[in-house]
Amino acid sequence: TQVMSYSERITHCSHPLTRKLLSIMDKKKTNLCLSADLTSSQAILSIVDKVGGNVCMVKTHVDIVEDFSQDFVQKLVQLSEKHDFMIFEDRKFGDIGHTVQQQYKGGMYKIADWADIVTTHVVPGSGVVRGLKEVGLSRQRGCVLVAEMSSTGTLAKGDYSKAAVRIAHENKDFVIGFICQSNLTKDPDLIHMTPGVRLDVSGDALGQQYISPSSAIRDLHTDIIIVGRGILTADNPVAMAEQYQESGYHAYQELLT
Ligand code: UP6
Repeated sequence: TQVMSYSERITHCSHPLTRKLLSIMDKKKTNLCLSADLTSSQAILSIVDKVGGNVCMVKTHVDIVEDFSQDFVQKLVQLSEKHDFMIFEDRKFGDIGHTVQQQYKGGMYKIADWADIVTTHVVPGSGVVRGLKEVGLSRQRGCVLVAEMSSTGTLAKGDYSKAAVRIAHENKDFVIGFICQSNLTKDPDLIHMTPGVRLDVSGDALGQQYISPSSAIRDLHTDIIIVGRGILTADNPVAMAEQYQESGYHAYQELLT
């Protein structure tokens, strides 16, 4: 299969968020998403300011932030403008459309106000996506479907993952891609994003399974590598972010030649 350069792929994409993401990846030479899984807003803002230049996206779990405030997300948005990355809240919605709408736009987080992209499970069926879409579409937001997971014994596989691909194709005005562990569709509009990426260890004590950045890009043909603890727990997180950026981008360049 022919792999396209990011700039070439943009010309095959219609979704504005996908085009924006690919143009960031092209300009900054990175397919790295930092998973900023820290519990203090200051710690998140500090690491994001340091490695913002190395990443195309910053992924958050706002519900683990102990001192969450709208001031925190405003500062995160400012950093996303300063360093040119997209904000990706890994909320993993998983309820009926009516409930997820309220979780997406309301509560104390007001995720739809600041997150370019959110994740959702598809276990409720396509209504979850339609519910999110009613909130996000007019704000130029997008969502990513959890089609496969990195964890041991995941139930998201086979027909379930195929159903996720179908739901994506039926909602391409709002769905921009997948969380996945394999290449699920050749549709250039749909971006593959893969967590469970790390260089130094192969897993954790709670079922996480890791592959290397180069293997994720080369063997799984994913578009974006998502790295959390591999960077966050390193002695030098900035140097480590550079290393992940380089291995991910180099593996991608090799696919082009
Ligand atoms: N994540 C996975 N696997 C999935 C989906 N999401 O690990 O299938 C998320 C986790 C975490 C990040 O919620 O935020 O990706 C991985 O972090 P790590 O690199 O520290 O393991």
